[in-house]
Amino acid sequence: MTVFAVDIIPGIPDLPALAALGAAAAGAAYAWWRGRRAPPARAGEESPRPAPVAVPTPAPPAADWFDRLRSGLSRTRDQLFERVDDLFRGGRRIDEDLLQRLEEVLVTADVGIRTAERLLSAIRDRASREELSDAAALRRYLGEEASALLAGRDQPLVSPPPAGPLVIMVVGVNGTGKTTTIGKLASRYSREGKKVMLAAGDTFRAAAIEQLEIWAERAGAEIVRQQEGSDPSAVIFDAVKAASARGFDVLIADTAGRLHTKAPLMDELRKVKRVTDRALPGAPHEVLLVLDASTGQNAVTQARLFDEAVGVTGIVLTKLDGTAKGGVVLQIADQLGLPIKLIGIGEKVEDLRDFRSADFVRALFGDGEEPARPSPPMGGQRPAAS
Ligand SMILES: Nc1nc2c(ncn2[C@@H]2O[C@H](COP(=O)(O)OP(=O)(O)OP(=O)(O)O)[C@@H](O)[C@H]2O)c(=O)[nH]1
Ligand SMILES: [Mg+2]
Repeated sequence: MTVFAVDIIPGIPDLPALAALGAAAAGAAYAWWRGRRAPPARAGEESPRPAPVAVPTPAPPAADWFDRLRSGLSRTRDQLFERVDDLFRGGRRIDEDLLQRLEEVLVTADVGIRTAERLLSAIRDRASREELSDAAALRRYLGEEASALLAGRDQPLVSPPPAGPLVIMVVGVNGTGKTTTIGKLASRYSREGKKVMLAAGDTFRAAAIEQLEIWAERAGAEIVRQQEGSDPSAVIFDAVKAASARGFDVLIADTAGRLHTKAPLMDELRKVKRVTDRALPGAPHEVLLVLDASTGQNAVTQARLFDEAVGVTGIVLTKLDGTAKGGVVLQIADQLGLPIKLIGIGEKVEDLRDFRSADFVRALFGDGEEPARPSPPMGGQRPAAS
C-alpha cells in the first residue's frame, strides 16, 4: 500500500489573522425575477478563486437562539412581508392581479417559479372560498403551506457509528462556506466531548490549508494535511486511516470548491469518495453539499449535479443572513429529494444550526413569538436519522 507523507498537527502556533475581506455581498442586486438574474457560474467558465478568507473570532453564544435565527432571516422576511403588506394597502382584496404580484414577490425571494405557482394555486383555492382577505391571513397561510413543503425535509446529521469515526465529506462550489461550516461543526462536536479530526482536502491553494488550521486550533481538533498541490484523495485516505487507528469520533474532510459543470473536477470528487470508502468501508457516512442561499435557482442545479456525482446525503444552506432570497429553502425542499441538515445564519461559530423546519417557518412567517420548546443553538438532542 502506498504510504503518503502526512503531518498530524495536534495544535498549531498562533497564526497572524488574515486580512478581512469586507462585505462581499455589498451591492448584490435584487434583480428582477423575469430572467434577469445572472447565475453565479456558467458552464465551462473558470470560477475565480476567492482570496484567503478571514476567520472571525467566535463570539459568546447568542443569548436568545430564536431571536438570532429571526434576525438572521430578517432580510428575507422583510423582502417577503413588506411587499405582501404593500399588496393589501388601501384595503385591497385578493384578485387575479394581486395574485400575480404575489407570485412576483415570492419569485423575487427565490421561492422559484414552480414552487411559487404551487403556492399560488393553493392560495387561489382559499381566496375563492373567501378565507383570505388581508395580509395577516395571507402571511399565516403562506406559513402553513411552507410547513407542509418542508415537512420531513429537516433531518439531523447521522450519529457516529458504533465503531470507527463518523466521516463527513464536505463539497460544493467555490466560496459557498464549506471551510467555515467545517470549522463550526468541529467546534460543535468538540463541545460535545468528541475527538475531532479535520482533513485538509482542499490542496488547491496553501491559504485553504491555513484557513482550516485556524479553525482546527480554535475547535481543539487535529488536522491532517499535506503540501499544497498534493492529491486530495491521498490526504483524505491518510486522515481516515489516522482517525480510525487513533480512536477519533469524527473526521470532517474539506474539499476544494469546484464548478459543478466541470467534469474533471467532479471526477476528482468521485475519486475522493471511492478512496474514502477504501480506507474505511461505508465511509463517508455523510456527504454534505454546502450551498450559498444567495445563489437562488443555481443552488438547485448545483445540488442536482453534485448529487449525481457523489450522492449527497444532506444540504447545508449558508449565508441565509446575508440574503433576501431565503425563500430558496422552499424551492430546495420542493424540487429536490434531499434533506436540509444545517443552516448558516452568520460567520460566527454559533451561527450554524440544525435545520428545523418548524423553527424556520416560525422565524420567517411567525409573529416573533418564541416557540414553546426552544432548541439549542446547535447540536442534537434529537435522535439520529435512521
Ligand atoms: N454571513 C455569512 N457568511 C458566511 C456564512 N458561512 C460562510 N460565510 C462566509 O463566506 C465566506 C467563504 O467561506 P469559506 O468557508 O471560505 O467558503 P469555502 O466554500 O470553503 O470557499 P472555497 O474553499 O474557496 O471554495 C467567508 O467569508 C465566510 O465567513 C454564513 O452562514 N453567513
Ligand atoms: Mg474552503
